[in-house]
Amino acid sequence: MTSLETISAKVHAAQRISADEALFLFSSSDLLGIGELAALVNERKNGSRVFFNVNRHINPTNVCVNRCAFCAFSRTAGEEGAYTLALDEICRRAQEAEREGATEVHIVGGLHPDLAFEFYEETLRAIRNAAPKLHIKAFTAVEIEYFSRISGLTVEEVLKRLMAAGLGSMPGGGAEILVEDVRQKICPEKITGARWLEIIRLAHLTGLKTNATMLYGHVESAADRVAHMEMLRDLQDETGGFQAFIPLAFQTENSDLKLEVKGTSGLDDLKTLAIARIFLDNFDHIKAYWIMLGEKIAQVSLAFGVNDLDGTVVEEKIGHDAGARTPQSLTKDGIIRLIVKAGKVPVERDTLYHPIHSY
Ligand code: V47
Ligand code: SF4
Repeated sequence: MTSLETISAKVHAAQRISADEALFLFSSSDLLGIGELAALVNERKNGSRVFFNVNRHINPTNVCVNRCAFCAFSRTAGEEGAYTLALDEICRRAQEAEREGATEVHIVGGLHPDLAFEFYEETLRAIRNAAPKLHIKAFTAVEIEYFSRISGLTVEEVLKRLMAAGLGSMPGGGAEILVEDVRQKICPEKITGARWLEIIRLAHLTGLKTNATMLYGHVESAADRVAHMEMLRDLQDETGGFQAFIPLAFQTENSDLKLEVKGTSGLDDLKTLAIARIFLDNFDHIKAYWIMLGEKIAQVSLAFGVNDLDGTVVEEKIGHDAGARTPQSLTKDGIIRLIVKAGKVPVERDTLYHPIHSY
């Protein structure tokens, strides 16, 4: 039987902790002890710097053939509230973002039954022309797999064509919980966890950096969370292509899972972020996505191993359609204030974590 002391000794000696030890941490109620270890790991990697970026999210369509049980964002084609943005509107939003100082657009959407693969290539090209300074972070592994299916191209061909059209990196969505029996409950239509990992492996090998997310606070167990993180740690050992790990706190309103699950508590949020920081020793960055966590927990998490607060976002649909009560957007000054008040040094970064400006 392990103990916090044993784990602490390992962390102090910069040794990797095991899955069993991570599971033990989930069962411990010593939040401050865990937080202290996470803060130590983060301090070694990032000092007192906390990253953020100035970005804008664009979701071209909410029409999706998958209709995952947890997702309050998606609609079936023709259903009330279903939308698909015109290319002009996507470009207008990207141009506006660039004008207002953004360095990144983050583009993800539903799996549309009628749009051809060429539409997505055209979207990237159009954004690149309209807002050439923006880095385009777009499409989850789930979308990439879908593009391969609708186009008849291999995943590698899809990735190369998207890169040629302007794709700069990929976000970490669609991972949910990679353990198969959890996926069967919350997103049975979605690609398997093994396939998600395979697409991400191919993306890394093709030269794209990606993030990795974990949707938590629904039907999964602590052991599922640890198994999820272990799969990511193993892949990171192999490719080194992950930039940040982003736990996404489940928003319960308006989703088909609403009645079955309660969502997360502040304590669970902080513990999960801290354990991720300790366990994922080969990830440089742990991101607190303030949209799902709330600004206050995101701020407090900076003392629990987190070193990235994501970005300004501007318009957020996925969490807000599911009842998130956070604002749709934070100003750059607002993010800087959160970080300074936490006693850290705010560093604006680009998508690939090159520092742009320290405050
Ligand atoms: O994959 C869907 C999640 C993800 C809900 O890589 C929900 O920088 C909570 O991946 N409650 C998309 N989460 C968002 C995402 C993301 C966000 C910010 C930064 C990055 C990055 C990636 O949102 C989906 C799904 O896991 N999601 N519904 C919900 N009700
Ligand atoms: Fe579609 Fe993604 Fe929502 Fe699942 S989570 S229904 S794949 S938009």
